[in-house]
Parts: sequence; structure tokens; C-alpha cells
Amino acid sequence: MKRPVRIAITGAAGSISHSLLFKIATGEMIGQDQPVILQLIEMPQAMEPLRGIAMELEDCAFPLLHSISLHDNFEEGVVGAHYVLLIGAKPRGPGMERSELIATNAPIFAHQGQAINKLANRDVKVLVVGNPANTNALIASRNAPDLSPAQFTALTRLDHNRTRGIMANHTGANPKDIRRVTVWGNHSSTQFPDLHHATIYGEPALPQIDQDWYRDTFIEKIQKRGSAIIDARGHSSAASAAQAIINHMHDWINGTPENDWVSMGIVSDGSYGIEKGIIYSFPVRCDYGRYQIVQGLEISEFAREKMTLSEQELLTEMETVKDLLPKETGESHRNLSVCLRSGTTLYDDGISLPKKQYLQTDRVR
Ligand code: NAX
Repeated sequence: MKRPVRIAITGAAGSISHSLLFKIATGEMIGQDQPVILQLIEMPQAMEPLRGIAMELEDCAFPLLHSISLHDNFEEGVVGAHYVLLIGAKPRGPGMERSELIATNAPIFAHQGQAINKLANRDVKVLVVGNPANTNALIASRNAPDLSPAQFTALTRLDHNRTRGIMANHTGANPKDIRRVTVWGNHSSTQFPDLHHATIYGEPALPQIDQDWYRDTFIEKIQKRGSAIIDARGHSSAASAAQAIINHMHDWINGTPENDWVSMGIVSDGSYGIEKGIIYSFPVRCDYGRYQIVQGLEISEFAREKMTLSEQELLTEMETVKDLLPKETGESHRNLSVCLRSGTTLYDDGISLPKKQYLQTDRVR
């Protein structure tokens, strides 16, 4: 049995976490041989519901769940973390503009970036889920000068999975036979679900579907899927977001399948002409706990236009939060050639958080 790893999660009593925590504890995220320590972080007013969730986790008797600690303070909860999932964010209220949402959440992610920089494991892998995910990831990363920008990512895997799922339903193929789809850009309605390089049963996907349907219906359907789910359910995607988080982290840690790639929001190194330094969703392949952008894909005029639109949106968002982006990290974000750092050097670091400890077992020490 391996030594346990520390996973710090914000928004741990929220809807996404309610599906996610149980999947992590069964080993779906990292592996069936990897014990986990959950460091759950919430707002002070949500600590009691969080305690209830910890009780439920305990009641599942998961063999891989080494211990749980509960925190209403980010600094305390992120100590020694090998993985940090930033899910908690202020939700968009009725009539709230996207720019207001950005401004409200920005200082939280600046603060969290600083704390991760100081207190997390040096090989930490960070995934930002809370919206606006790409820009929040940028803020966190720019506020972590001692870590590599490549250690910070934003979730666009839900959009990637939606692209495959809806294509599978449309064509009758099994989702596993739909490969090499890409979601470019921002996790917003400007994202571009690209099927130009996709395959179905190993053959190019586009000739197998109606071009007008792809351009006029499919793209918008993916872009607006989040809103459609809110309209139908009255709440934003939760279980599918949890599944996407599992997929994103699993593939980052364990590698992507042969003959395929995934979409991840990562710092742009200028590939495909995208402005360096923004967090943009690219097609990536992962191996040994690292990722690299898939190079050499042909970009049509149609695709370029859509990719640029999303890039422009991210540049505008960056402008909105520029006061929270320290100048000294600008250079490291603009001059990143390959996205490599953070392998799988994971070990028990001997840190214990006794006061906040909820569940402790000694099976895997
Ligand atoms: P919920 O409102 O159910 O839960 C959020 C939880 O976060 C709450 O319990 C709240 O108390 C906590 N929280 C808020 N600020 C916090 C902070 N500073 N530190 C610790 N905890 C904090 O939202 P949920 O449905 O779980 O969604 C969470 C976030 O994910 C939202 O911002 C949502 O917009 C975003 N999403 C992002 C997706 C993506 O693909 N990137 C898809 C799903 C989702 O829409």
C-alpha cells in the first residue's frame, strides 16, 4: 500500500463536492492503490453541513480513506497538499454581470494562490473549478511566484465530456470510440468545441455528420449546455462536473489513453498563436504526471475565428483583474516553453492537523 496523499478541497459542502468526495474516496481520481487524506475547506457557516458529510464518508468505510480534516480557514486546510481543488466560489446572483462575478471572486483566488505558494507541497497540482474558472486559475497562479504556472489548471473537461457525450448520442457510437475532440478557450459561452480532428471508430468525424448541424446547432448546444441544465434542474451541473474533475485529475496524474487527448485549461505558451500567459483550454496529452500541448493541428479559418473570440474574452477578463496580477510573475507566465513540472513524487510528509482532525486511521502509516 502506498503512503497517503493530501487533497485540499474548497466548497467541500457544495453540490459538486457532494458527488466528488465519495468518488475520490473510492480511488477513482488517483488510483485503487492510493490512500487519501481529505482536507475539506468551507465557509464558517457551512461547517456543520460539512461535518455531516464527513460522517457519511466515515460511514462508507472506504479502505482508501486515511483521514479527514475540516477547516474554515484556507491556510490551515491547504498545508502540505499534493492536490488542491478550488471549487468554492461565490455564485452568480440574479441579474449579475459576468464582470461583477469576476470582480467578486478575484480577491479570493489571489489569497488562495498566495497560501498555496507558501503552504502546499512543492509538487502540488491545482485545479480551479469555481467560476470564472480560467481567470480564477490565472489569478491564483500569478499569486504563486515560487511554483510553476504549469501547476495551475482550469476545468474545461466537462465541456470536453459534453462534446463526446452529445456526439455519441447523435451518431450512435459509444463515447469511447469518439476521440480527439478539443474544446478551445474559456469555460464560458465563447468556448469552441472543435471536431475538425475528431475521429469516430478511428475515421474522421466531420464527414460522418451533417456540416450544417455541426456549425449551426452542435457548437451552440455545447456552449450553452450549462444554462440548459440550470433551466431544467434549477441548479448548475453537479454530478457531471464531479465526474469531469475526476477525469481531469486522473488523466493529469496517470496519463491520457493512447491515440487520444483531453482538453485542459492551462497557461498558454503561445501555441496556435494564442496570447502567452492567459489560461486557455488546449488539447493536451499527459504522461508521468505532466502535460504537453498537442502540436501541429491544422486550424481552419472557421476555427481560428472562434478560437480568437474566446481568447479576446479571456484578455478582457485579465484586464478586469489586472490589479491582482503581480508584475513579477508576468514574465514566468509569458515565457513558459513546455508545460512540465510536477511528476508523481508523493509521500507522507508527517504533517498532522490534530485539532481539526475528524477521522484518523492507522492502517497505512
Ligand atoms: P454550490 O453553491 O453548491 O457550493 C459552493 C460551496 O462553496 C458552498 O458550500 C460555499 O459555502 C463554498 N464556498 C464559497 N466560497 C468559498 C471559499 N472562499 N472557500 C471555501 N468554500 C467556499 O456550488 P457548486 O454547484 O458546487 O459549484 C461550485 C463552483 O463550480 C461554482 O463557481 C460553479 O459556477 C462552478 N462550476 C464550474 C464548472 C466548470 O466546468 N469549470 C462546471 C460546474 C460549475 O458550474
